[in-house]
Amino acid sequence: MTGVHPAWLPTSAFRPIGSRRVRVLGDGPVVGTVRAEVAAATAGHGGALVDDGPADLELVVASDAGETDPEAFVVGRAGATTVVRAIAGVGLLYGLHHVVRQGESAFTGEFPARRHAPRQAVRMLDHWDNVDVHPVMGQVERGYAGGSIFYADGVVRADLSRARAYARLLGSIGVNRVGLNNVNVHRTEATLLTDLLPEVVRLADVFRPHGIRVHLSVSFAAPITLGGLPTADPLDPAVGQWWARTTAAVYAAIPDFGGYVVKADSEGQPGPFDYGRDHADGANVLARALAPFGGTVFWRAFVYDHHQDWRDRSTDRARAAHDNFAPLDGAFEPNVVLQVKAGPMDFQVREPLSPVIAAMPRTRLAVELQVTQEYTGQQKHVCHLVPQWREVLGFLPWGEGGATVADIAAGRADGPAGGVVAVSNVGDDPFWTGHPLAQANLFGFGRLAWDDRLVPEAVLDEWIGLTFGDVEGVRAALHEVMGGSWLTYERYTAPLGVGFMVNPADHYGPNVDGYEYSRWGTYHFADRDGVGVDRTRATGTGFTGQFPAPWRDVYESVQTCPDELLLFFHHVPYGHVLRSGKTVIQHIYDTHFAGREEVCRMVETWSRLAGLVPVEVHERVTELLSEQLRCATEWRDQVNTYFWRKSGVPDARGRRIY
Ligand code: GCV
Repeated sequence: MTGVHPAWLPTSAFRPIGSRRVRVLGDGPVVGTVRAEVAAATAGHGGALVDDGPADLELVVASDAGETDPEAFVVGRAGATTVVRAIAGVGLLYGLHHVVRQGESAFTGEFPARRHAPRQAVRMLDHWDNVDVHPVMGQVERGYAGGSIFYADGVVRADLSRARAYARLLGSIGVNRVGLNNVNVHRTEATLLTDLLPEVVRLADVFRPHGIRVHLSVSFAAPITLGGLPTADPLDPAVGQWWARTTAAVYAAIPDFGGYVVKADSEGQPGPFDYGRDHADGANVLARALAPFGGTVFWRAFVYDHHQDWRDRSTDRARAAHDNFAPLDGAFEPNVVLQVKAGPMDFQVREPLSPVIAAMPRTRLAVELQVTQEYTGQQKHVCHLVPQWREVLGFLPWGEGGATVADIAAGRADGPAGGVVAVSNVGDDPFWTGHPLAQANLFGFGRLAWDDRLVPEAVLDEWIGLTFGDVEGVRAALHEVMGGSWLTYERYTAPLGVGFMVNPADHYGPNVDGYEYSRWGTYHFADRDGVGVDRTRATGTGFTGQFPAPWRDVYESVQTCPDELLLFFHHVPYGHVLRSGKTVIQHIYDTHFAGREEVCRMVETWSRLAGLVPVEVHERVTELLSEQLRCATEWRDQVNTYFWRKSGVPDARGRRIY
């Protein structure tokens, strides 16, 4: 491969448009993008961008009294013309990519006009990119795909062609906001808000033609570190004035700036607790500065004590976000969005929903997901996460008949809207994502954020078709390798929702006791008799009580707690019989043998694709699959051996345990 991989937008994906006569009507930068896409697709492929005469495809921006959403579009086909209409350029761009995904079927027969609109108003990707290379975290914190596509040599890159190609990819899947820098704001990064602002203007210019607004992560201590004030106390009038002045300067430079992202009082970042204030005080001072310009502050709820004593059984990290934030419901300004990680811990392969999401009906809530595979194989393992996110977004916090998590985020559950946010997984790697198949996670995030009701297999199928075309055998093989890979990853790693068991330094590879005696508050409490964390109200930390009914009771009882979360909520004997009918210890052995076997099958299936997918993709994935198999073997043997030694219970099937 020479140059950068086109991801899901290779020339072949535009073939159905390429041979057609296309008319684009409308003005503005995003319509300009639509026109440029069509011109590129048709050049040399027999089609043309036409001003008049008959057209096979019409893409039209036109006022429509009944439509208020600039991101919506209507597509239909009558006679021999497919027509896409929207009231703004951004809707037209989304309509164009809808047609690209439909392929030939968008030009076949007739079909009535149908409206498409995003279920979430905010569909955002956060970048944990540092401007400088951080001595421990590198340039992209928890990044597994090389350096930042935005920054090099301590400034925004002179050549922004990668950022431009990325903006195009994001626009095609409907992402409409991007956080440009790490939520852990270091010295140089803090100055994006002030000294480096002209550089941020260049990035905003790159994203704007794709319908994307940019955000900056800011440090709560900025009034001190950048403004020279003696305090960052949110209730100090001088602090409020500093934020107002600084924010006004940002909007003078970038009128469509999206707003701020803030990690405060979390893992060493400064915050309102430093001044005895709460997080509503903290968020609101920034919100007031942003309000006159229509900006939003995304305030993260990832606040917990990371200096715990493992001897202290009363503190439970899972409880922290709810303890800190639920009492503040209704206290935030209307332009504050509380950004809540989907699970109460930290992007594990399996967690229950964060109970904060169901606890704050008067607060705008965004659900935060992690596309970058920090705990899910670090883009060395195939781990297709779309099914996990589909489960999160479709979860029913109040049980059958109630609202889903996606409804809460979208403001359809009688509360205000917040949206869906995720941590991006790209870097300057030629494949964008390190693992070429991890591109599907980025694609899938955009698609689910647009419509959480999409079926994960169908989303994967779209991605395969766009990326690889219709080569005999490829589609089925990729479904085989990727479709169940999240559950495969779960099988060979930490069992039954207990989480972690990774190396504390890099969060990769097995280390069963890696966090067992740590200050981070992530434990499994395995002893000779049993394993798991008692988070019940009856005898444990009381975390189950943070959920509404029915889940508070479902999780409370070992009889009703879903197997896959049993060890998240309960400490049970190894002989405890799961709802599946297996004992916990036998489940651990069986899943670890099975998970590793599934990776062997992935390797075999992938090997059959030699010659059917581009050679560089085949080689890269082959290499990574051998690392995945090595690592899965290590996980299997370390986890099984650990629990065999602890419990003394042999594998009922007599397999080799060390
Ligand atoms: C950006 C986890 C990660 C950190 C990350 C943090 C967060 O703890 O390991 O690298 O920091 O989450 O989401 O803020």
